[in-house]
Amino acid sequence: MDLLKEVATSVQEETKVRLHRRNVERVLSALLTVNDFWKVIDLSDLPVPAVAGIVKKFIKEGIIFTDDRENILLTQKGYDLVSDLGISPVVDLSCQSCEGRGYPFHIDKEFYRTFVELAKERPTPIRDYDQGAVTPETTVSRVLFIESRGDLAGKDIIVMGAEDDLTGLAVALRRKAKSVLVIDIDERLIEYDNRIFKDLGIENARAMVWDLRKPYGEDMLGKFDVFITDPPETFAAFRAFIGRGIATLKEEGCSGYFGLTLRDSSIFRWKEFQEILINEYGTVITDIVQDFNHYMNWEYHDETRAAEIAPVKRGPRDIWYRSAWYRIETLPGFKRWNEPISDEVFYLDEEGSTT
Ligand code: SPD
Repeated sequence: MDLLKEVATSVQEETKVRLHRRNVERVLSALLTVNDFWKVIDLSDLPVPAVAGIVKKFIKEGIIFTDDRENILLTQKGYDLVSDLGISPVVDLSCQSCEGRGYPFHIDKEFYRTFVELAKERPTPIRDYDQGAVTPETTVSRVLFIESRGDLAGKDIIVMGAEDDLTGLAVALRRKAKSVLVIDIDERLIEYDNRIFKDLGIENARAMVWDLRKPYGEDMLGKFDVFITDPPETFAAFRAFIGRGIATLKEEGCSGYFGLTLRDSSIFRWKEFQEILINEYGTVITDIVQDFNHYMNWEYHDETRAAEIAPVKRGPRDIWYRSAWYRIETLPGFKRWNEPISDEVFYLDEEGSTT
Protein backbone atom coordinates (compact mmCIF):
# COMPACT_ATOMS: atom_id res chain seq x y z
CA MET A 1 0.00 0.00 0.00
CA ASP A 2 1.06 3.61 -0.55
CA LEU A 3 3.05 4.71 2.56
CA LEU A 4 1.22 8.05 3.00
CA LYS A 5 -2.17 6.35 2.80
CA GLU A 6 -1.00 3.74 5.29
CA VAL A 7 0.18 6.44 7.72
CA ALA A 8 -3.12 8.33 7.38
CA THR A 9 -5.11 5.16 8.11
CA SER A 10 -3.09 4.01 11.10
CA VAL A 11 -2.87 7.48 12.71
CA GLN A 12 -6.61 7.95 12.23
CA GLU A 13 -7.27 4.62 13.95
CA GLU A 14 -4.96 5.50 16.81
CA THR A 15 -6.01 9.13 17.40
CA LYS A 16 -9.63 9.09 16.13
CA VAL A 17 -8.85 12.26 14.18
CA ARG A 18 -10.11 11.85 10.60
CA LEU A 19 -7.29 12.08 8.04
CA HIS A 20 -6.64 11.57 4.37
CA ARG A 21 -3.47 10.93 2.38
CA ARG A 22 -2.90 14.55 1.44
CA ASN A 23 -2.88 15.59 5.10
CA VAL A 24 0.19 13.38 5.51
CA GLU A 25 1.72 14.82 2.34
CA ARG A 26 1.25 18.32 3.81
CA VAL A 27 3.09 17.27 7.00
CA LEU A 28 6.03 16.14 4.86
CA SER A 29 5.96 19.47 3.08
CA ALA A 30 6.02 21.25 6.48
CA LEU A 31 8.90 19.04 7.66
CA LEU A 32 10.83 20.10 4.60
CA THR A 33 10.29 23.74 5.61
CA VAL A 34 10.74 23.95 9.42
CA ASN A 35 12.33 21.94 12.25
CA ASP A 36 10.15 23.10 15.13
CA PHE A 37 7.29 20.66 15.87
CA TRP A 38 4.88 23.50 16.72
CA LYS A 39 5.61 25.25 13.43
CA VAL A 40 5.12 21.93 11.64
CA ILE A 41 1.58 21.87 13.09
CA ASP A 42 1.04 25.46 12.00
CA LEU A 43 2.06 24.73 8.40
CA SER A 44 0.20 21.40 8.31
CA ASP A 45 -3.19 22.85 9.30
CA LEU A 46 -4.05 19.74 11.29
CA PRO A 47 -5.03 19.02 14.90
CA VAL A 48 -2.08 18.48 17.27
CA PRO A 49 -2.85 14.76 17.98
CA ALA A 50 -2.83 14.04 14.23
CA VAL A 51 0.54 15.73 13.60
CA ALA A 52 2.02 14.12 16.74
CA GLY A 53 0.82 10.70 15.49
CA ILE A 54 2.18 11.24 11.97
CA VAL A 55 5.55 12.49 13.24
CA LYS A 56 5.92 9.52 15.61
CA LYS A 57 5.08 7.13 12.78
CA PHE A 58 7.68 8.78 10.51
CA ILE A 59 10.29 8.50 13.29
CA LYS A 60 9.54 4.76 13.53
CA GLU A 61 9.89 4.41 9.74
CA GLY A 62 13.30 6.18 9.81
CA ILE A 63 12.04 9.09 7.72
CA ILE A 64 12.72 11.73 10.37
CA PHE A 65 14.57 11.94 13.70
CA THR A 66 14.77 14.37 16.60
CA ASP A 67 17.99 15.84 17.97
CA ASP A 68 17.62 15.22 21.69
CA ARG A 69 13.81 15.74 21.32
CA GLU A 70 14.36 19.40 20.40
CA ASN A 71 14.16 19.73 16.61
CA ILE A 72 12.72 17.44 13.96
CA LEU A 73 14.93 16.66 10.97
CA LEU A 74 14.56 14.56 7.82
CA THR A 75 16.88 11.57 7.39
CA GLN A 76 18.40 10.68 4.01
CA LYS A 77 15.52 8.20 3.63
CA GLY A 78 13.16 11.11 4.32
CA TYR A 79 14.80 13.34 1.70
CA ASP A 80 14.64 10.47 -0.81
CA LEU A 81 10.95 9.97 -0.07
CA VAL A 82 9.98 13.64 -0.54
CA SER A 83 12.04 13.77 -3.70
CA ASP A 84 10.40 10.59 -5.09
CA LEU A 85 6.95 11.97 -4.28
CA GLY A 86 7.77 15.42 -5.73
CA ILE A 87 6.88 17.19 -2.47
CA SER A 88 7.99 20.85 -2.15
CA PRO A 89 8.49 23.10 0.89
CA VAL A 90 5.57 25.30 2.00
CA VAL A 91 5.64 28.77 0.42
CA ASP A 92 4.08 31.88 1.92
CA LEU A 93 3.51 34.65 -0.61
CA SER A 94 1.02 36.60 1.51
CA CYS A 95 1.37 40.34 2.21
CA GLN A 96 3.73 40.81 5.16
CA SER A 97 2.59 44.35 5.92
CA CYS A 98 -0.91 43.22 7.00
CA GLU A 99 0.36 39.81 8.19
CA GLY A 100 -1.69 38.22 5.40
CA ARG A 101 -5.08 39.43 6.58
CA GLY A 102 -5.73 42.08 3.97
CA TYR A 103 -6.44 44.75 6.63
CA PRO A 104 -3.28 46.60 7.81
CA PHE A 105 -3.56 46.95 11.60
CA HIS A 106 -1.42 50.13 11.40
CA ILE A 107 -3.75 51.98 9.01
CA ASP A 108 -5.05 54.09 11.92
CA LYS A 109 -1.91 54.46 14.05
CA GLU A 110 -3.61 56.21 16.92
CA PHE A 111 -6.26 53.48 17.27
CA TYR A 112 -3.59 50.75 17.13
CA ARG A 113 -1.26 52.45 19.62
CA THR A 114 -4.04 53.25 22.08
CA PHE A 115 -5.28 49.67 21.98
CA VAL A 116 -1.78 48.25 22.52
CA GLU A 117 -1.35 50.57 25.50
CA LEU A 118 -4.74 49.58 26.99
CA ALA A 119 -4.05 45.87 26.51
CA LYS A 120 -0.73 45.95 28.39
CA GLU A 121 -2.17 45.13 31.81
CA ARG A 122 -4.68 42.52 30.62
CA PRO A 123 -5.31 39.49 32.87
CA THR A 124 -3.14 36.44 32.07
CA PRO A 125 -4.84 33.51 30.26
CA ILE A 126 -6.24 30.76 32.48
CA ARG A 127 -6.69 27.14 31.55
CA ASP A 128 -10.12 26.71 33.19
CA TYR A 129 -11.73 28.75 30.41
CA ASP A 130 -9.42 27.63 27.58
CA GLN A 131 -8.02 31.14 27.34
CA GLY A 132 -5.23 32.07 24.96
CA ALA A 133 -5.45 35.58 23.57
CA VAL A 134 -4.85 36.75 20.02
CA THR A 135 -2.15 39.33 19.34
CA PRO A 136 -3.15 43.02 19.57
CA GLU A 137 -2.54 43.21 15.80
CA THR A 138 -5.18 40.51 15.31
CA THR A 139 -7.74 42.23 17.54
CA VAL A 140 -7.28 45.57 15.78
CA SER A 141 -7.54 43.86 12.37
CA ARG A 142 -10.79 42.17 13.44
CA VAL A 143 -12.31 45.59 14.12
CA LEU A 144 -11.06 47.01 10.79
CA PHE A 145 -12.47 43.98 8.96
CA ILE A 146 -15.87 44.29 10.66
CA GLU A 147 -15.94 48.04 10.03
CA SER A 148 -15.06 47.54 6.36
CA ARG A 149 -17.95 45.09 5.95
CA GLY A 150 -20.40 47.74 7.17
CA ASP A 151 -21.02 45.85 10.42
CA LEU A 152 -19.71 48.42 12.93
CA ALA A 153 -20.91 52.01 12.45
CA GLY A 154 -24.31 52.58 14.03
CA LYS A 155 -24.76 48.92 14.97
CA ASP A 156 -25.76 47.19 18.21
CA ILE A 157 -22.93 44.74 18.81
CA ILE A 158 -22.54 41.84 21.24
CA VAL A 159 -19.10 40.34 21.92
CA MET A 160 -19.53 36.93 23.47
CA GLY A 161 -17.26 34.84 25.61
CA ALA A 162 -13.74 35.40 24.32
CA GLU A 163 -12.89 38.72 25.88
CA ASP A 164 -9.35 37.56 26.70
CA ASP A 165 -8.81 38.83 23.13
CA LEU A 166 -10.22 42.23 24.21
CA THR A 167 -12.24 42.43 20.99
CA GLY A 168 -15.15 44.06 22.85
CA LEU A 169 -12.80 46.66 24.25
CA ALA A 170 -11.37 47.38 20.78
CA VAL A 171 -14.84 47.63 19.20
CA ALA A 172 -15.89 50.13 21.89
CA LEU A 173 -12.63 52.06 21.57
CA ARG A 174 -13.33 52.56 17.85
CA ARG A 175 -16.35 54.67 18.98
CA LYS A 176 -18.43 53.95 15.91
CA ALA A 177 -20.91 51.33 17.13
CA LYS A 178 -24.31 52.39 18.46
CA SER A 179 -23.90 50.13 21.49
CA VAL A 180 -21.49 47.42 22.65
CA LEU A 181 -22.29 44.64 25.12
CA VAL A 182 -19.44 42.39 26.22
CA ILE A 183 -20.18 39.15 28.03
CA ASP A 184 -17.67 36.68 29.45
CA ILE A 185 -17.49 34.04 32.17
CA ASP A 186 -14.28 35.58 33.54
CA GLU A 187 -14.96 38.33 36.07
CA ARG A 188 -11.40 39.69 35.71
CA LEU A 189 -12.02 40.59 32.07
CA ILE A 190 -15.39 42.15 32.79
CA GLU A 191 -13.88 44.38 35.48
CA TYR A 192 -10.97 45.25 33.18
CA ASP A 193 -13.30 46.39 30.38
CA ASN A 194 -15.74 48.25 32.61
CA ARG A 195 -12.91 50.17 34.29
CA ILE A 196 -11.54 51.28 30.91
CA PHE A 197 -15.01 52.21 29.60
CA LYS A 198 -15.43 54.38 32.69
CA ASP A 199 -11.95 55.93 32.55
CA LEU A 200 -12.32 56.79 28.85
CA GLY A 201 -15.93 57.97 29.17
CA ILE A 202 -17.22 55.36 26.71
CA GLU A 203 -20.87 55.45 27.69
CA ASN A 204 -22.39 53.18 25.04
CA ALA A 205 -20.42 50.09 26.13
CA ARG A 206 -20.82 47.77 29.10
CA ALA A 207 -19.52 44.38 30.16
CA MET A 208 -21.22 41.71 32.26
CA VAL A 209 -20.42 38.23 33.54
CA TRP A 210 -22.28 35.45 31.70
CA ASP A 211 -21.77 31.69 31.30
CA LEU A 212 -22.70 30.74 27.75
CA ARG A 213 -23.73 27.25 28.80
CA LYS A 214 -26.91 28.92 30.13
CA PRO A 215 -29.67 29.89 27.66
CA TYR A 216 -30.26 33.61 27.13
CA GLY A 217 -33.34 35.30 28.52
CA GLU A 218 -35.86 37.08 26.26
CA ASP A 219 -34.03 40.37 26.91
CA MET A 220 -31.07 39.12 24.80
CA LEU A 221 -32.83 37.32 21.95
CA GLY A 222 -33.14 39.24 18.69
CA LYS A 223 -31.59 42.44 20.09
CA PHE A 224 -28.32 42.86 18.16
CA ASP A 225 -27.15 43.57 14.61
CA VAL A 226 -23.80 41.78 14.95
CA PHE A 227 -22.24 39.15 17.22
CA ILE A 228 -18.53 38.43 17.60
CA THR A 229 -17.04 35.39 19.35
CA ASP A 230 -14.21 32.83 19.35
CA PRO A 231 -15.34 29.43 20.64
CA PRO A 232 -13.47 26.29 21.65
CA GLU A 233 -13.94 23.76 18.81
CA THR A 234 -16.17 21.16 20.50
CA PHE A 235 -19.74 20.75 19.20
CA ALA A 236 -21.14 21.85 22.57
CA ALA A 237 -19.10 25.06 22.57
CA PHE A 238 -19.91 25.70 18.91
CA ARG A 239 -23.61 25.69 19.76
CA ALA A 240 -23.21 27.68 22.98
CA PHE A 241 -21.14 30.42 21.35
CA ILE A 242 -22.33 30.52 17.75
CA GLY A 243 -25.85 29.08 17.99
CA ARG A 244 -26.56 31.50 20.80
CA GLY A 245 -24.80 34.31 18.92
CA ILE A 246 -27.20 33.84 16.00
CA ALA A 247 -30.09 33.84 18.49
CA THR A 248 -29.17 37.39 19.55
CA LEU A 249 -29.54 38.73 15.99
CA LYS A 250 -32.46 40.99 15.11
CA GLU A 251 -33.46 39.83 11.63
CA GLU A 252 -32.30 38.49 8.29
CA GLY A 253 -29.17 40.15 6.89
CA CYS A 254 -27.50 40.48 10.32
CA SER A 255 -23.97 39.12 10.71
CA GLY A 256 -21.77 37.06 13.00
CA TYR A 257 -17.98 36.82 13.27
CA PHE A 258 -15.91 34.07 14.87
CA GLY A 259 -12.63 32.16 14.71
CA LEU A 260 -12.36 28.45 13.95
CA THR A 261 -9.03 26.68 14.10
CA LEU A 262 -7.62 23.55 12.51
CA ARG A 263 -5.18 23.10 15.43
CA ASP A 264 -7.98 21.80 17.70
CA SER A 265 -10.40 20.48 15.06
CA SER A 266 -10.18 18.80 11.66
CA ILE A 267 -11.45 19.88 8.28
CA PHE A 268 -14.03 17.06 8.62
CA ARG A 269 -15.39 18.72 11.72
CA TRP A 270 -15.44 22.07 9.89
CA LYS A 271 -17.74 20.39 7.35
CA GLU A 272 -20.10 19.42 10.17
CA PHE A 273 -19.95 22.94 11.63
CA GLN A 274 -20.70 24.41 8.23
CA GLU A 275 -23.65 22.02 7.78
CA ILE A 276 -25.08 23.20 11.11
CA LEU A 277 -24.62 26.84 10.07
CA ILE A 278 -26.33 26.34 6.71
CA ASN A 279 -28.89 23.56 7.21
CA GLU A 280 -29.83 23.95 10.84
CA TYR A 281 -29.36 27.63 11.67
CA GLY A 282 -30.24 29.06 8.25
CA THR A 283 -27.17 31.25 7.78
CA VAL A 284 -24.74 31.64 4.89
CA ILE A 285 -20.95 31.76 5.19
CA THR A 286 -19.79 34.90 3.38
CA ASP A 287 -16.09 34.94 4.36
CA ILE A 288 -13.38 32.60 5.62
CA VAL A 289 -9.91 34.14 5.97
CA GLN A 290 -7.47 31.36 6.81
CA ASP A 291 -4.84 32.12 9.51
CA PHE A 292 -6.33 35.56 10.26
CA ASN A 293 -6.15 35.10 14.05
CA HIS A 294 -2.70 34.69 15.62
CA TYR A 295 -2.63 33.53 19.24
CA MET A 296 0.08 34.35 21.75
CA ASN A 297 1.42 31.30 23.61
CA TRP A 298 -0.24 30.53 26.94
CA GLU A 299 1.66 29.88 30.17
CA TYR A 300 -0.20 26.65 31.01
CA HIS A 301 1.06 24.90 27.84
CA ASP A 302 3.19 22.39 29.82
CA GLU A 303 0.06 21.10 31.57
CA THR A 304 -1.85 20.40 28.35
CA ARG A 305 -2.42 17.19 26.41
CA ALA A 306 -0.66 18.87 23.47
CA ALA A 307 2.58 19.05 25.49
CA GLU A 308 2.11 15.50 26.73
CA ILE A 309 1.71 13.90 23.28
CA ALA A 310 4.33 16.04 21.51
CA PRO A 311 7.32 14.08 20.18
CA VAL A 312 9.59 16.92 21.37
CA LYS A 313 10.17 18.28 24.86
CA ARG A 314 10.60 21.88 23.80
CA GLY A 315 7.52 24.07 23.97
CA PRO A 316 6.47 26.63 21.36
CA ARG A 317 8.74 29.68 21.09
CA ASP A 318 6.90 31.50 18.37
CA ILE A 319 3.32 31.91 17.17
CA TRP A 320 2.04 28.55 15.89
CA TYR A 321 -1.67 28.56 16.85
CA ARG A 322 -3.82 30.35 14.29
CA SER A 323 -7.45 30.29 13.33
CA ALA A 324 -9.59 31.30 10.38
CA TRP A 325 -11.89 34.31 10.64
CA TYR A 326 -15.46 33.48 9.63
CA ARG A 327 -18.27 35.88 8.74
CA ILE A 328 -21.83 34.57 8.45
CA GLU A 329 -25.10 36.27 7.58
CA THR A 330 -28.65 35.36 8.61
CA LEU A 331 -31.08 34.41 5.84
CA PRO A 332 -34.90 34.64 5.90
CA GLY A 333 -36.28 31.99 8.28
CA PHE A 334 -33.00 31.63 10.24
CA LYS A 335 -33.21 29.73 13.54
CA ARG A 336 -32.53 31.13 17.02
CA TRP A 337 -30.93 28.18 18.85
CA ASN A 338 -30.93 28.68 22.64
CA GLU A 339 -30.86 25.32 24.46
CA PRO A 340 -29.06 24.63 27.76
CA ILE A 341 -25.63 22.96 27.49
CA SER A 342 -24.06 20.60 30.00
CA ASP A 343 -20.42 20.79 31.15
CA GLU A 344 -19.57 17.60 29.31
CA VAL A 345 -17.05 17.90 26.51
CA PHE A 346 -17.28 21.67 26.49
CA TYR A 347 -13.59 22.49 26.14
CA LEU A 348 -11.85 19.27 25.06
CA ASP A 349 -12.50 16.18 22.93
CA GLU A 350 -10.46 13.76 20.76
CA GLU A 351 -9.42 16.44 18.22
CA GLY A 352 -8.63 19.13 20.83
CA SER A 353 -5.51 19.17 23.00
CA THR A 354 -4.55 22.73 23.92
CA THR A 355 -6.83 23.24 26.94
N1 SPD B 1 -6.15 26.77 24.80
C1 SPD B 1 -5.44 27.48 23.87
C2 SPD B 1 -6.01 28.74 23.38
C3 SPD B 1 -7.20 28.52 22.62
C4 SPD B 1 -7.83 29.79 22.27
N2 SPD B 1 -9.08 29.57 21.68
C5 SPD B 1 -9.05 29.56 20.29
C6 SPD B 1 -10.36 29.22 19.75
C7 SPD B 1 -10.42 29.32 18.28
N3 SPD B 1 -11.75 29.23 17.87
